[in-house]
Amino acid sequence: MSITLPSNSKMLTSDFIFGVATASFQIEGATNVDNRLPSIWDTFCAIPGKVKGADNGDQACDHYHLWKEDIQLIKHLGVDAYRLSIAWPRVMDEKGEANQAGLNFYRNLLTGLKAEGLKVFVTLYHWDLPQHLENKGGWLNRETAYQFKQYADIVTKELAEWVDSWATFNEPFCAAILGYELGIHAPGLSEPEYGRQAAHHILLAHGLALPVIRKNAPTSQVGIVLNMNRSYAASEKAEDQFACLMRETLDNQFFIEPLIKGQYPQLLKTVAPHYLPTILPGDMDIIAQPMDFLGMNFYTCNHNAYDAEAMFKNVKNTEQVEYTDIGWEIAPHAFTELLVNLHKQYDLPPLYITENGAACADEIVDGEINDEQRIRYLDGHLNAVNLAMESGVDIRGYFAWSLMDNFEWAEGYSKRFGLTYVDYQTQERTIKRSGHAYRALLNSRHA
Ligand code: IFM
Repeated sequence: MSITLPSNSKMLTSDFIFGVATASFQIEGATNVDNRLPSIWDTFCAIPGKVKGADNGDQACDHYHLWKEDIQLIKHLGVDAYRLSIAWPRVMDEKGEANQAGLNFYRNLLTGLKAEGLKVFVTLYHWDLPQHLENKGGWLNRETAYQFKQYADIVTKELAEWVDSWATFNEPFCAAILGYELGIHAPGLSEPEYGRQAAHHILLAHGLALPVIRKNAPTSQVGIVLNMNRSYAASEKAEDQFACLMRETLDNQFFIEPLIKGQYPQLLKTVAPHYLPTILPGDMDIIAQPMDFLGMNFYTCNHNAYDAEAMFKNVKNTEQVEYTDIGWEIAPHAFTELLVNLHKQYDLPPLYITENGAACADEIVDGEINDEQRIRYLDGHLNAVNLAMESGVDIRGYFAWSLMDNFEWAEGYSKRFGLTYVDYQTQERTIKRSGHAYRALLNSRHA
């Protein structure tokens, strides 16, 4: 079983970048070394019942110590680029000063990646907010956006020379809505108004940091990473169509529209004004500055029926479809549709697919992991990207999520997204069949 693209695909040309992605808290472990401060995820993991199996990030993949081996693993997969995130609590102390011990880890990692000829895509915020900032209100406190600007300044001043691409945030939807509105991610708050206000401060932080990053890293590209699912209505009924529109507006448009058009969706003003955050004069101009790229993370689609209280509720697809081990529908056609629709709706900067992948119930048998479903998933979604490009969407790269199995947030270590299997007892890494298939596709480019 292999991953194949049409031989004339633009994705097979040297301009298109293939990579693998990870995030700091999900892989690093070593939460208590080199003056790292506690993060909201350390706190959240310690609350009984919040994370499956009471798992936490203390060990994770021990990447903090195994980074040299992991660079070799990345190299072995034949990718052009590696996407990682920096842990804010490792590199900035409570007074807002640089923590050189934490920065040294990233300096070593980044120079190691560059020495292997890899392009480096860095995300500044992949959800590990320092706990001391959460104690002052976290993303509900406007001041956190200014703290982020300071953090971005420290990191980009110190590390710019090894970084090709900077993303301010990964998935503001998850950080704000899962964390402050639905309470299923750290810090675990759940008020409808909180989520949107947190989102506004995150977008503001993005806009405040952009000029700082540009100044410190003039030769790198700068952007942000959003996650989007394609929304469908459960039926043709007007009320289900409305439910779908609201889902799409609140999950997707709420995040992209301010970035590209400098406004929140106008529909909310009339239909759900309580979902509009408090905005100070000038905020929208700060948020809507031009970006060099937009990162897009895609995994699945959703189906929506009308709900009198919440406006929409999730329902299952009535057709026979396949799901991954995390219960997400496999829908590559939805990926193409989403990308083409965005291209029609917005004047987009170049896109990178910064995450895409599948959680599968992987098992090692005789030293091998035959993750056939993941291979089919990757094949379908890479071809979906190719179709979007054929329809005129400007996509410059694709990153598989993830380099290796890791801490899957509220699911703990129970869900495996890696191209590489991690034995959490021994920290042994074994490339899965999907990793070999990905590598074969990438190597076919040079054959
Ligand atoms: O593991 C996460 C990642 O941190 C952010 N995007 C989605 C992935 C799978 O849930």
